[in-house]
Amino acid sequence: MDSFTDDAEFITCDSPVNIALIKYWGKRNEKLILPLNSSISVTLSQDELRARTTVAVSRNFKEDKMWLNGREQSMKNARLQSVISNIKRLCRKRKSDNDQVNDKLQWKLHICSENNFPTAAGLASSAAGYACLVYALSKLYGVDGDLSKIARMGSGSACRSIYGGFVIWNKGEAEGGEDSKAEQIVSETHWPDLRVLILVVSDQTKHTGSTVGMQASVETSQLLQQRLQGVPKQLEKIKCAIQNKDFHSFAEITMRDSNQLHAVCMDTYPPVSYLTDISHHIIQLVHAINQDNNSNMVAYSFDAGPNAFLFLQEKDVPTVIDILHYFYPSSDPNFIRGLQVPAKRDVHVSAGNQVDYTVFSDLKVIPRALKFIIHTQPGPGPTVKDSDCGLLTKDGFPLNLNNANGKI
Ligand code: 2P0
Repeated sequence: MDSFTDDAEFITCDSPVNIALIKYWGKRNEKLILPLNSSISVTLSQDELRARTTVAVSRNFKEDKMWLNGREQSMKNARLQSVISNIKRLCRKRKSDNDQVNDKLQWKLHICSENNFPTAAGLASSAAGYACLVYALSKLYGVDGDLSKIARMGSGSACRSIYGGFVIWNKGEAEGGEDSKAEQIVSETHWPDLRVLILVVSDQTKHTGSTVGMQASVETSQLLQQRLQGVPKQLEKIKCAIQNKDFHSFAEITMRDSNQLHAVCMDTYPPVSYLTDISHHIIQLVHAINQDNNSNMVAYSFDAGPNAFLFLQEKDVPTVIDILHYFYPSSDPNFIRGLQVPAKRDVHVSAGNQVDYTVFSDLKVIPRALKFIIHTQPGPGPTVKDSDCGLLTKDGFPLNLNNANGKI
C-alpha cells in the first residue's frame, strides 16, 4: 500500500475466482442483483487465478478512468457506477467529520485491473474483478464491514469472492437487498486435501452471457421454477458434506446441481446451450471413473461455458491426470499448470499398477480436446498487496497498455 500524501493515494489488491457448487441462476430483482435462490461456492487459490486491481485518487486527475487488461473502458457502466457510489456512501456515513477523507471523496479516481489468467480461456473473471474492485476501494476510502453486498451490485457471483474457503450467498428476503449477502461456511484450511482441475476446453464459439441467459430462463423455463423448490434441501445437504469432508456425497450433489443448471438452460426457450461435445465426453468419463472405483473419485461442475471444473482428493490426482492425458492427449509441454502433481501412492482404478483403460471402452480418445489443465485448490479471500505490485505509474496511468485492436 502506498502511503497517503496530500496529492495522491494508491492501493493494490488481489482477489480470487469462485466456482459455484449449488449454482445461482435467476434474479428476482435485476437492478439490485437479488437472486431467486441461495448458492454455495468454493473460492480458488490466487496462485493460479486472480484479479489484481490498483485504485488511485489524486487531486491532479482530470476525470474518472478505468483500464481492464490494458485497455481503457467506459466509466458509463451502471454496475460500475453503483459499486463506486455505494462505497463512497458508506465512507461518507462513517467519516463525515474527517476533512482528509472528504477531500479524497471529491478527487477523481483511476482504476486499473488485470487477470493472471488468459481471457481467451473463457474463465469467469467478473466475480474476481468486481470483488477486487470493491475490496480495493474499501481500503482506499477506509470502509470496513460487509463488502459482499456491494460486490453483489457489480456481479452477483462476485459477492462470494469476498471470502475464502466455502461460501454461501444467502438470497435474503428484504426487498432492498439488505440481507442478500455472502458468508463463509468454513475457511480454505478446512478440507486440505481437496483439489480442483480446471479443464480448459478448446472452443472458439461465443456463448450467451450469464446475465442474459439467466434472464431468459426466468422468463421461459418451468424447470427453473421446479429447481427453486429443491435448492434449499440441496444447500443443506452439501453444507453437511462439506462440514464432514464427505467426498462421495459432495461429488454427487455437485454433479447433480451442475446437470440441473444445464437442464434448465436447455428448457429455456429458445434453449441456451453451454456444454459442447467435449464437455459431454468429460461428463461420461467422470462417471466411468466413478463407476469403476465403486465410489465417487471425481466430480464435475460446469458454469456458463464448456470448461469443466473437476473436484477430487489429492491422493487421486495422479490417477485422474493419467486418465486425462490418455483421453485428451496434448503435445503442449505446459499442458498441466499450477500445483505440482503428487507422486502416485497407490492404485485406485482397476487392478494392477497401470490404469486399465479397457473399462472405458465406450469412450473415444480425442487429441487436442483441451487447451490446458489448471491444477489448483481452495484458497483465501482478497488481500492488499505491496505497492511494487501496483498496475499504475505514479502519474496514475497503466504500466502495461494493450494497444491491440478489439475488445476484451
Ligand atoms: C454461479 N453463474 O453461481 C452461476 C453458475 C454462472 C453459472 O453466477 O448477472 O456473472 O452479473 O449477476 O454473476 C454467473 O453470473 O451474473 C454466475 P450477474 P454472474 O456462479
